[in-house]
Amino acid sequence: NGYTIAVVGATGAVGTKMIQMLEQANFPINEVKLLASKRSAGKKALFNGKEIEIQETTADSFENVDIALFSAGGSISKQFAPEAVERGAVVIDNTSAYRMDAEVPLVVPEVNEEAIRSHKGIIANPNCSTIQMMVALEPIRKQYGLDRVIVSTYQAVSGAGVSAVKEMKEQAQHMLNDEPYEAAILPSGGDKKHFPIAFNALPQIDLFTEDGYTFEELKMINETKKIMGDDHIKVSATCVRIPVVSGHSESVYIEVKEDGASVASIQELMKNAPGVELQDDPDNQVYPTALEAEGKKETFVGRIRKDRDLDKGYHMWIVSDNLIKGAAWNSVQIAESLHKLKLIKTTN
Ligand code: A2P
Ligand code: 11C
Repeated sequence: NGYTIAVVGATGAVGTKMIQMLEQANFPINEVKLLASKRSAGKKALFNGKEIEIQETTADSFENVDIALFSAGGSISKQFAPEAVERGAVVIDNTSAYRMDAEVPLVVPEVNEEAIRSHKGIIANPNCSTIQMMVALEPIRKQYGLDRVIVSTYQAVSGAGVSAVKEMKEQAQHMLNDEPYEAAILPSGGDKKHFPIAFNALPQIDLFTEDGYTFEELKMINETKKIMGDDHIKVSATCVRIPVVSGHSESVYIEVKEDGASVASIQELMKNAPGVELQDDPDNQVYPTALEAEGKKETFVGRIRKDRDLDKGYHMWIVSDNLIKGAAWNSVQIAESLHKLKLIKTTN
């Protein structure tokens, strides 16, 4: 006896990782339903070595589902999450559709697990670049307070989905062969112009908003305040796409509020922080990299330095797999929290 779990977007970059992470979840699973678009209906995927047929997502797909993990884009969440909730499921939504809704908890279990108690059917999974920054900064905020955060990201292409990764690989191959190449997706599928990502760096993730920030940058700013429960933290972000398949890297500058912080004390906090692994030994060239973080659940922190001018300023380098902790694993952790706090009733 266990839960019936639906994965919406089961063929996507995040959905395929959700299936793998569910294999490692610490709650009992009775059945996994794999849902995607009509295009994928009839294809098969493996869960714990067993073939499961992928089905088209319809409202009725959610009958008898206890937990529905969504990662098929915001419009699919808007269309089907309420249908799933109406049928008794708890939705864990990995899109931006509901994140800033005051009724919807936005959760990183290492930071604000208790927030899930107030859910009304939907729990939002934050943006990948926000999650890893929260895991690393929350222990510092708790100890010393956080006055401001300035982050510049170096984000992987898988954040833009399976087709963007394919585009990057094809471009790279063509460029190496001195052949013509095209850009049709990045920097943002929804924008007018497209630029190559292979051998490049694009300072645009998602569309631009009115004041010159992109939506990705606003997500980092607004979600940080909501997750940490403090509107007064000053946050600014510059989000950049680089030609890495998986693993977002972030150069983060913080100013703490209280006296007493030091590089050593922040390193100590990182050593003891849940979900964090400290990799910080410049003498031996030890620091986090995207390639090494790929496939892992932890958030890796290194290059911790004191600002040379500001007493309360610190710099660090934060890396995590955007598809794992940034998406699939955080969603499955939220499901684990729901189970642990006895917040799901099974329909079986
Ligand atoms: P499909 O493969 O059938 O198109 P990614 O983030 O890697 O681009 O993946 C997007 C995911 O969202 C895929 O699993 C995709 O399924 C799914 N998806 C796209 N459109 C729909 C839809 N109309 N209904 C359900 N799932 C969809
Ligand atoms: C990226 N962070 O790397 C984005 C992907 O709001 O869930 C996730 C977008 C989101 O492109």
